[in-house]
Amino acid sequence: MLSTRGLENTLPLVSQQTIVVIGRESVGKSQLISSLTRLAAGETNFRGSTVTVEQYRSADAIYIDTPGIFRQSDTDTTRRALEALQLGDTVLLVVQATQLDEDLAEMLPLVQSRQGVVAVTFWDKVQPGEAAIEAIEKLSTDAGVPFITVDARQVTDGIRTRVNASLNAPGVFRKSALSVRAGWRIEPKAGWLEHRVMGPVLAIALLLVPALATIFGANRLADVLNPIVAAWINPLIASVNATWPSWTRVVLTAEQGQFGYGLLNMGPFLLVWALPAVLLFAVILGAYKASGIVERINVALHPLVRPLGLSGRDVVRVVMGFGCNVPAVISTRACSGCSRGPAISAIAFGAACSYQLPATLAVLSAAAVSTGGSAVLLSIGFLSYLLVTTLVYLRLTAPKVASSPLNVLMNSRRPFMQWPAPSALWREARGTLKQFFLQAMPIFVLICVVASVLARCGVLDFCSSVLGPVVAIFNLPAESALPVVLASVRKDGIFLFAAENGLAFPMTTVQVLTGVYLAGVLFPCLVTALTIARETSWRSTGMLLLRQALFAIGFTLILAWGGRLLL
Ligand SMILES: Nc1nc2c(ncn2[C@@H]2O[C@H](COP(=O)(O)OP(=O)(O)OP(=O)(O)O)[C@@H](O)[C@H]2O)c(=O)[nH]1
Ligand SMILES: [Mg+2]
Repeated sequence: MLSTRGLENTLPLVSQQTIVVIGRESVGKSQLISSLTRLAAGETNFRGSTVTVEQYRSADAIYIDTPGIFRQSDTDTTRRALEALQLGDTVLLVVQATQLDEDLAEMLPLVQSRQGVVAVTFWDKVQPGEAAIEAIEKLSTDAGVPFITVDARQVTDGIRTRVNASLNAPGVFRKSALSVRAGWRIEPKAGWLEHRVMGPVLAIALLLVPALATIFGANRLADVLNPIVAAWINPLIASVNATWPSWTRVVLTAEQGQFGYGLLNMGPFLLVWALPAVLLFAVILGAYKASGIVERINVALHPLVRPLGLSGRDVVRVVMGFGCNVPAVISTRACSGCSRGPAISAIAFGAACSYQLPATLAVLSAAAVSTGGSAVLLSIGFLSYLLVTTLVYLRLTAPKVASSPLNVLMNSRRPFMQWPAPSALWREARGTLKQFFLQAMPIFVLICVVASVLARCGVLDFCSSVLGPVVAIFNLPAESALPVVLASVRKDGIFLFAAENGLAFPMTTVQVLTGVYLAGVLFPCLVTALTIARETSWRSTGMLLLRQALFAIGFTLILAWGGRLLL
């Protein structure tokens, strides 16, 4: 994060000072820091997007970006922001021009008697004119600190100089409540999502788009990529088997019965299925977050998710879980205390991450090939069952206080819609690629190597024979024990249900659905479980895992035996 780029032409700060940037949610704190320092900061258009206190160093200042403060609620992020307030010499209070009086009334008591400056963002939404400028001057005089009006997305050198000059000579916030007011309030226009009946329907449809587009896109891409990757990898496998030392075969091309566990057998699955799906989902969700659609979806869905113990603003976090559960769980810091538990449960149980989903789809299309069914129908059947069981799970497990109709839980106001900047999409894609190659790939390689070595030593046969009777209660063949166990470490363990040209072992359609469902929901992956423990406590994580496993077993039994009767 260290950088000294870009500030040469502007008035520098006199000495390196620490500036703590605070304000309510989504007022443009991260965006402003990014524009002032010319460093990429994580700014997206949904409330509570910054969940950690982060430092940005420029040549002459350290900016401390804080999560948005939500004073009516007990969010963990608000606590972190209030603690960070003590860190800086100078406070840069960010308030949104469109709701100026409200922001000042809410924030001034927190900064009283500190030295600082006020940045009024979203100035582009205010009718320019002398009256507006005069109102700002009056507020500045009354508050005792400089006010600077900006469009935080377009900070010119002139504005940068003004901000630095003000930070060099800050005032002191002398009042906790001002005696003058700006007197205006500008609301974002209502759209289709705000329609009383159509709104929630559209919101649900929009929520399904990323998942469906990912399924469709990943299926199509896999059709194109599969032959290319196979043409490249099959001769390599043949050459390894024919000429390479035997120990390399254990790791690279090991086979168990019909099925290759080796790295070269399994690797293409990851590239053909997981990578495109992960990327596609990240870019779509990135566009949703940056445009503000996701926040409007949250507002529209608020009444519908209330009986599940969630507030509308938690929905985006569950949806983020379809990318990767880990950042989604961390982002629940911005949930209120009583809905955080249900939000984490929903992510751990129902948010099929971008590794689980493609792995599941790959297995379902392998099943479709083997049984002559339709991969799309199977995928829709799987997703529907996952959705329904997640809703039942939440409804039955949400604490009474969270789902009580008397507890309205906080919800946000609708944001201004914006065109997503290409840089925001690129940031999502880059972050996802980095995560894929640096975190997911090494663990996937490890899973393959461990599985190959275990297969070689006969441990897999042994496990299958021990766990075989256990999975038999779900009407599953003994071989399915391994993918289920490995999926509890990483969700792409589900890939082990599939082989190069179909299923790894014979299964009926219902058995395939049962297998991928059980492997998907029995436990969250290991990294998610550890993250939940770090964010909450070991004890409550233990309880959550146990509860999830029990519900998963119940739902799987219904699917296994009910499905057998129906299909
Ligand atoms: N039109 C306009 N949009 C802005 C302005 N400042 C920020 N935005 C947009 O508002 C959205 C929220 O900005 P962020 O910088 O993430 O806000 P934040 O205060 O850091 O939000 P949290 O971290 O969630 O509290 C982004 O989509 C920004 O591009 C502004 O001055 N004008
Ligand atoms: Mg932020």
